[in-house]
Amino acid sequence: MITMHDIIRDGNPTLRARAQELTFPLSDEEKELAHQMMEFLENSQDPEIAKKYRLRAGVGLAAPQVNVSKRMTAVLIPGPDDEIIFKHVLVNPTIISESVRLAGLAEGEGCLSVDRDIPGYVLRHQRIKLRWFDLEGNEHVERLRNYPAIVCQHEIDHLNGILFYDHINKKDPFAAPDDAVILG
Ligand code: NB4
Ligand code: NI
Repeated sequence: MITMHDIIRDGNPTLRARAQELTFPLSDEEKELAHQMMEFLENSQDPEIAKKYRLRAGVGLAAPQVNVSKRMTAVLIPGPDDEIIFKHVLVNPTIISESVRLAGLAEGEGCLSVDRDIPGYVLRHQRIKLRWFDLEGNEHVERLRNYPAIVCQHEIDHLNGILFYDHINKKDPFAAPDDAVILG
């Protein structure tokens, strides 16, 4: 199973590289990695398992974070009472179109690969149209807004060597346009 020991930290050059596209059919090893990444997210969101293995909670995990420079990321967004809002492994994800309006989390962002707290808004597109492939090579297209859109943009950034704090305004970390949506 993947634990925090497998997750590389800021300073490791893999986190700053552009990850490679995957080709289909995926290898058994690539499929296994996908399952392991999703299992990490499930474990990290289970209070008992997370405590036992000292896992930080996560709603996303990108392959470069486990030192695999391939364009694959797992996303697991739970909703209220056992509902699941978004649960997919995204292979070769791309943002087809995006809103001009920006959105950010009121609390800012954290990253499993960044051990310090870095305050400030990470302003991202409030709406995106996302295209990706599943493990079997089937194409998916979905429109996402707010929280799921933010999570997927954080993950796609990892595939492009970008970390959340790159987006924080150095002079005024909590500056935002008047029409930006700040999500409590
Ligand atoms: C990715 C997120 C950082 C901001 C927003 C949030 C958490 C991460 C990083 C956008 C994407 C991981 C991957 C959380 C969390 C809310 C939902 C459900 C029950 C606990 C969980 C806690 F853990 N970020 N951590 N950071 N990353 N919300 N929640 N809750 O997920 O580095 O690249 O379980
Ligand atoms: Ni991250």
